[in-house]
Amino acid sequence: LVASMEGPEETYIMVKPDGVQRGLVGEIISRFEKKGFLLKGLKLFQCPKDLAEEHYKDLKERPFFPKLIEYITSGPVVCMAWEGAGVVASARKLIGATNPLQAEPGTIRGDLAVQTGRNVVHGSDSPENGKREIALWFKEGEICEWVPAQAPWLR
Ligand code: RTP
Repeated sequence: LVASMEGPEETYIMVKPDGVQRGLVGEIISRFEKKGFLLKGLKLFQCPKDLAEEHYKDLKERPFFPKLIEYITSGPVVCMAWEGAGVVASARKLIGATNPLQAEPGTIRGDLAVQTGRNVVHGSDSPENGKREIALWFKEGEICEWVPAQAPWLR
């Protein structure tokens, strides 16, 4: 997949299976919604193994890779596409450090998690990967291009 860098900045955010099992979906969506980013894709989805492996292909050689794939495919995830200027870096800040014990209070992981292997949410690490991951996880027709009625307040 060659992700085009045209168009507005976008990031792929995913509530991982532990977040879904713990009933944190609404809480996590809320953080991005209240911040003021634009939701353009959203679905509950059981991730197949091959997709999990493609998503995390850069971590293929890491010792925790098999466990990571097992975790991500262990139950449904919530896939989201969010748009906004600076959304990739800002979402990473809202999410907090990979190890929840090192994540600042006020961040999603800082407030809601304790283990690296159960860190409740994923966020793309670059605008390029944002486009790549949205193309990977969503089919054509699942992404809505829209302008919110209150747009003048935020944009
Ligand atoms: P993510 O991609 O999920 O947003 O996480 P990240 O960038 O903060 O962290 P990354 O280094 O890309 O790792 C991806 C996910 O792999 C799991 N992990 N487990 N030592 C471990 O057991 C370990 N290290 C990483 C975590 O679920 C991490 O979010």
